[in-house]
Amino acid sequence: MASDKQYTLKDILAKFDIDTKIEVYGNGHINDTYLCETSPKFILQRINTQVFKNPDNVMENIYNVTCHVREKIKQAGGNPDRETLNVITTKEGDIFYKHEDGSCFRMYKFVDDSVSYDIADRPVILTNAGIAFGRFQRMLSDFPAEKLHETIVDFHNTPERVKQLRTAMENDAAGRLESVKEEVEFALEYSKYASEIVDAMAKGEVLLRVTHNDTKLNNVLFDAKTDAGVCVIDLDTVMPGSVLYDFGDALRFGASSCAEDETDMSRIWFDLEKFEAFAKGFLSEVSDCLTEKEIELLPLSALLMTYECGIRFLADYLNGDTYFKIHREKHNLDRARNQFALVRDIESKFGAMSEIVKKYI
Ligand code: ADP
Ligand code: GN1
Ligand code: MG
Repeated sequence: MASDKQYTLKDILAKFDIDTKIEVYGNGHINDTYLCETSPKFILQRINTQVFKNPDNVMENIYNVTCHVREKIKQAGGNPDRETLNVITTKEGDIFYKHEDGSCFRMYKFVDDSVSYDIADRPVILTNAGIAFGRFQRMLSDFPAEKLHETIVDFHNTPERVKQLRTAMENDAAGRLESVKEEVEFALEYSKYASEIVDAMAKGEVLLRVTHNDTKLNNVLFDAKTDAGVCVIDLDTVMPGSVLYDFGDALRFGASSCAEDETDMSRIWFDLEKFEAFAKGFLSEVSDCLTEKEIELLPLSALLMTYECGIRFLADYLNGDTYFKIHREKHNLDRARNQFALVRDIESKFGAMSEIVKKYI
């Protein structure tokens, strides 16, 4: 229970008319997630309001997006109680609860008989993740983008992320700059790629679409028996973006040979078999609506999203670990180094990746 706060989690549950045992759940880097051991079960989340400064906007997006997706699932004969997040309202009928100290909580139906993976142990997991994220994107293709709030401005604007890294270097708030010279040098050298997607978007060659923007493998729930991708979760960053963000970010995490914070450099590489498995699933859902430029940039998107995440980890390390949850000293630095090792390997595999993409277009 949250003893340093002006409330206990029991108080919060009461706002949703629930009285039960609760335990910390999941491996997300941003929100605090709890499992409510009721029957049926629920997920309680404290929204990270340091990251999401306007929780009302986040919840309005999530509510509207899940209602839209719900209709699509019904039309396709699916089960909307399982195949999309379902927001549970408070006793007062609100879509989340805001405590007087500013803490914000939301409740979802728990997706039963499902599992999430931090690393894919079989190619079918990646193919099914690709199908799930691709289908999610397709279900939102007719969602009115102007109805969505930008919950984090410039979230995948890589040149802006480079600027944020430069600011973190200038401020050197935690006094760590001196110790990360090599990493900073790498980050600045590879900023040569940073503008590729935003420039193509500005020219209209890459389209602005409604995208998920956080397509980590553990943001899909899989059916525990069949391995099918059941439900795309973590909808805080659903905003206008590029299909390349969703493709690239999924591969950053899913096609790595190892965990995102592995420190043994000899174990970190970009796995082309995993790349192919994901591309096969994702492209089976979206390939018919991609532009020529989007297709051309698919391999580069994996590099760019990995690079971008690496510089975000590095900037957070320099800022004194204020954004991502960390579980050990230098955790963000380990993550940044890991992502940079992956970037180098992805760069050496562009040719092979383009050949694989051609097979599924
Ligand atoms: P974060 O933004 O911190 O990543 P997520 O919304 O991704 O938070 O939730 C963290 C983890 O909790 C997920 O990776 C998943 O394992 C689990 N989870 C979240 N929502 C549900 C749900 N509705 N049903 C079952 N598990 C869930
Ligand atoms: C965060 O919330 P989670 O753990 O699914 C982050 C992503 C990063 C990822 C790196 C809102 O994702 O952008 O790619 O960590 N989410 C936010 O693991 O910043
Ligand atoms: Mg998550």
